[in-house]
Amino acid sequence: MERTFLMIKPDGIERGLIGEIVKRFEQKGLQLIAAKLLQVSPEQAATHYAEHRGKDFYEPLIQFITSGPVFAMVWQGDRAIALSRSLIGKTDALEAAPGTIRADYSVHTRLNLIHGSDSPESAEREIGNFFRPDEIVAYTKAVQKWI
Ligand code: RTP
Ligand code: MG
Repeated sequence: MERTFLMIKPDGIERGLIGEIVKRFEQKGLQLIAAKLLQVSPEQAATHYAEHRGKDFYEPLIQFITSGPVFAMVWQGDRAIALSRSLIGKTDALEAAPGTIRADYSVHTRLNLIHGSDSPESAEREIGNFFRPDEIVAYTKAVQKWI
């Protein structure tokens, strides 16, 4: 069982796509174990995107991710990290496969609607940047044994 951090970015909130995006992960069979709407602080943004510091897109990225509320979530399931990234699609909307979130709803490389962790180490760090341990809900869904 693996955990991943997913975050609908400010463009997804502004465009009213929370429900549409969350639905895809629910229907896939992943399990939501934490969620909240929040405004990302400059400190949280810098921690979240530390690996990109110094790149040419870093400053616009920080501006973007702090420009409005985001919907932060923790999901779990077997291979949740890779499965989530396959539903999200490649960073650039032009390279994202049809049927993925970014291909279906985004035209931009930066304004690409949703973040997903890329490794177990990133997931743990990112979850800790946005959630306290007591905000993560442990529960078992009966349906999970069928998925
Ligand atoms: P994410 O971290 O948001 O899930 O996206 P990712 O793994 O697909 O992409 P990553 O390389 O980690 O980049 C993080 C975010 O930075 C913005 N970006 N802009 N060339 C550009 O203008 C550029 N490249 C990346 C995107 O918002 C990307 O999701
Ligand atoms: Mg990334």
